[in-house]
Amino acid sequence: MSQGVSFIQMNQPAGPGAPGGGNTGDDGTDFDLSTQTRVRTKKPSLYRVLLLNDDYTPMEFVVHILERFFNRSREQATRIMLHVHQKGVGLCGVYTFEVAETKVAQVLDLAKRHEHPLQCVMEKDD
Ligand code: TYC
Repeated sequence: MSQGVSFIQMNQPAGPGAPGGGNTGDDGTDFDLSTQTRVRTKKPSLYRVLLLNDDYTPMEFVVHILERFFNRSREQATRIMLHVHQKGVGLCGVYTFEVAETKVAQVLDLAKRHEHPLQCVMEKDD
């Protein structure tokens, strides 16, 4: 899993003997003419976490999952659960890779422990 790496490029004063040449004052001291430090950041990719419908997982269990792992109110959770029930698939939330991965694992683990066939997947949010 390769996540974006942020670089901070410092404007280093080069020494008197340094290749490329620094700026050297009359008294031999180095000084730095730069006024800005360039900071380059990259926005992380985002991933959709989706719940899939099945015929056996109780509706109340799905609502509980959405409240517990996706910080949904009971009303939001019920709406999302009914959407999944009717359409076959529905969006729980959008997260960075490792957060999405963790939520999928938490859902699958709890479902398995309760012997429900509930499926949860993640996909890149382009
Ligand atoms: N279809 C299930 C039922 O009728 C309810 C359900 C909803 C199951 C959403 C999974 O992701 C799901 N009991």
